[in-house]
Amino acid sequence: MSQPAQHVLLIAPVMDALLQRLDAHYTVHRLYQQPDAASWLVENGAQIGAVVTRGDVGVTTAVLENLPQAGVIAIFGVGTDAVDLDYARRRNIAVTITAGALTDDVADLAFGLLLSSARKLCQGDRFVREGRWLQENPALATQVSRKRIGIFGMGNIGRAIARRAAGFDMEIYYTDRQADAALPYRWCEDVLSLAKNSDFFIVAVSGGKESLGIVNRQVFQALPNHALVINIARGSIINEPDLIAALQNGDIAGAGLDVFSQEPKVPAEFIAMDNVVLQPHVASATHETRQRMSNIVFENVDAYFNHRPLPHRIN
Ligand code: 8YV
Repeated sequence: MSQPAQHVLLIAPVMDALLQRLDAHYTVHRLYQQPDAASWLVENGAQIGAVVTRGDVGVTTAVLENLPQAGVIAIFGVGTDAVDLDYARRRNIAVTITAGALTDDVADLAFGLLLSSARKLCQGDRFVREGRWLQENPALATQVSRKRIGIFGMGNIGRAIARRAAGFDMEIYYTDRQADAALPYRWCEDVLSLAKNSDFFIVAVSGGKESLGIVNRQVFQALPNHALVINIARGSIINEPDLIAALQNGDIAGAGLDVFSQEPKVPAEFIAMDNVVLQPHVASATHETRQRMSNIVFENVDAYFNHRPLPHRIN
């Protein structure tokens, strides 16, 4: 039998390669497969040493309260908004993320959404498939090059989006807690002034209490009517009813969304709109990046059980 501290609790499914690797080394308990998770935790929680979860799922404090020996939460992702970091700190539970592994992919998808919204790629695809090209001319789209891009959140992902925007000769504006004098972009002191300067408004800030619903009606009204809103961060950052109203009223021209407030549920209003491009939270979902993320999660769990410093610890 393995030692009590060699048990891993998996909160939600992760990719098979990681599951197999964890299974090969530890006793892995899949909480999401337990018919009565609460009773299972009461009976078995004491043996758990490591928690593995996804960025979008996190782990509740109620679950952690049943894991007296847990020493690490290894997140498959970079978002920590679904983990109470203060609670983890008080309990001396380390938190690790897959920082760096997914930056380029998320920035790529932000640009993919920007280009597909502006250049109407999904509409063009349908137009060809439905044979409409034989009868009519395709609609005109919106130019991307040399336009103004407003990036809300200048962390690693925001910076990677800005570098891509520079390749399109865009005027780059951003806001964050503070200006970074080293950045060759235009700083805006708040989200509203950023919105006023954005043809394309990109949400790249972290989720969590501080950013909850911050992109709201006021922001949509500050944006020009031709603006497109792209969100590759968290659904919680945008007030979704306000976004739906802004799209319906013509306050903005369209949106490209990879994330939603109640995933995997997507409001019917978005599904009915032709000027919204929808993705199922896949910004980091490439073979290469997901493999890197798996390796990082495994390295941290392995370091924890073998009493080595955790290589990707943030808390
Ligand atoms: C992942 C994410 O899609 O990094 C994050 O916080 O939300 C994404 O990279 C997710 O963690 C895996 O499902």
